[in-house]
Amino acid sequence: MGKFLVILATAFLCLVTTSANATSWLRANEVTIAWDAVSSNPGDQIAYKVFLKNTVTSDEFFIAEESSTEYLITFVTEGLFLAGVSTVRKVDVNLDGVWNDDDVDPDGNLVIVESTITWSNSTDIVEVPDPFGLSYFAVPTNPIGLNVK
Ligand SMILES: [Ca+2]
Repeated sequence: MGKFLVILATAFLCLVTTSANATSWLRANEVTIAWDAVSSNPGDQIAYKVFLKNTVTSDEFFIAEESSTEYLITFVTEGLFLAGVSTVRKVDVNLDGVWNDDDVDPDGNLVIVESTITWSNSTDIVEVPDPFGLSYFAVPTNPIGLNVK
């Protein structure tokens, strides 16, 4: 009976450990990430900023601003990364139904507001199957000079 409880407790600990480390890691030299469109007022223009965060150094890199809801990331730097996306709202200040150079505040500045970044390991807002990380490590070159000694 005691042995059974130990096995059961071990199984429970494994389940807890597994669910706590649910981030899936994908190794690739390029990967397309996608996200859900956000709703906005009709005249606003919505864009998204794509970021990478190196999980070892915590350095964040702005990659691109994108109007669609997907982006092809092509890695040029090696490492372990989280992908991140923020929403940029360009506000139709004069409510004429389009966003353009006339949509300025009283100081003459365009009104552009941005959300915080959703990172790919955010368990509450990342799409199924799992929160994810991305890694890129270049394949080494083939050996040359192969011979018989
Ligand atoms: Ca406008």
